[in-house]
Amino acid sequence: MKASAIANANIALVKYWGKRNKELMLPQTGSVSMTTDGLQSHTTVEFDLKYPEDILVVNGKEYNKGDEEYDDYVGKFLSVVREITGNQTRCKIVSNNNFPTAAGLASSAAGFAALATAVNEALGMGLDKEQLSMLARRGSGSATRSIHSGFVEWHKGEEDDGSDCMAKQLFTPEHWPEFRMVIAVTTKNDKKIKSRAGMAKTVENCPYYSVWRDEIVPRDIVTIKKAIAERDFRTLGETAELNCLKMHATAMTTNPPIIYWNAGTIDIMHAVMDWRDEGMQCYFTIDGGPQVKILCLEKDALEIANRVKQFPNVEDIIITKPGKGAMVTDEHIF
Ligand code: 2P0
Repeated sequence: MKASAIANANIALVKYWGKRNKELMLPQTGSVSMTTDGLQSHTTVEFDLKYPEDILVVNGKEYNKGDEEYDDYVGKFLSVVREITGNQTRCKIVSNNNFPTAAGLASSAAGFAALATAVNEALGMGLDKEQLSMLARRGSGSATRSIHSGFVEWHKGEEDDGSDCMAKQLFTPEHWPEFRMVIAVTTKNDKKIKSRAGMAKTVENCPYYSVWRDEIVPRDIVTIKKAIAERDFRTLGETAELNCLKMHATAMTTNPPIIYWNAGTIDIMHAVMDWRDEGMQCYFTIDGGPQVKILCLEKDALEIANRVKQFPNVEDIIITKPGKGAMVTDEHIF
């Protein structure tokens, strides 16, 4: 009852920001993302009677019952698995990320997509990709999308029990191999407000939330799916950048306000707009943290990375492209 899996983080082009059911992790809206290449979570899980309690080790740090990271995330997820399978055996989970955890680089997406894939294998649950995306969802909403490769849509679903709330692949990575994201890491520190808490507060009291939910996101999903289908970079970039700003506008106008940006974030946003005015094809998107993801094409990626390198408040730069979905691997961490 031991298995390992690898999953990549995904970056949303139309954002998920708010749940309609916290326990079942059902979103208020659909969303569209790109699964990255090389922003990886590698996870090994072993269910065995030798473990009296679950043990979780993430990037070398151990978490147990009573720790927020265990109780609110992996502990809840394992309760769901135990409810589905009836198997109460405790387990050890070891997970390593090769990118900054909890700083707006979707570490929970890669982590839970890998964990769900490993658990499915270890316990012989026999779930297909779409069922697996629903299981990953119970760990973290954005993990729903990291199960699939390339460009992905998470359907919000209509059912109260979440049975139609899953991610489906829109296009494989080969559909648009020239697509790139240049990620400017402006801090490797943990963010103060986790996305989960930030989005809950936003749904609770942002005065503009219903416009985001009922008008902006449904319209942007239609536009961006067409833009990806036609490889229309300009429409994709314009839609993704504005969608990101509208998401952050809802967070910023929540009480108390939620501002994920730092000075470096804003410097790079201005630079991307300036470079665009000069004719460079580039747009930005930002998640629940201060990192800026610059959308571009292969021909401009290195030049953009070199320009971003000049900023004193950029700590790291990662270039990524459409990548693979979650998969089982023979390589066990322990
Ligand atoms: C997204 N984010 O679509 C959006 C954009 C952050 C900003 O999904 O509570 O860690 O585990 O479902 O998935 C981050 O939220 O939150 C996220 P939970 P999650 O990528």
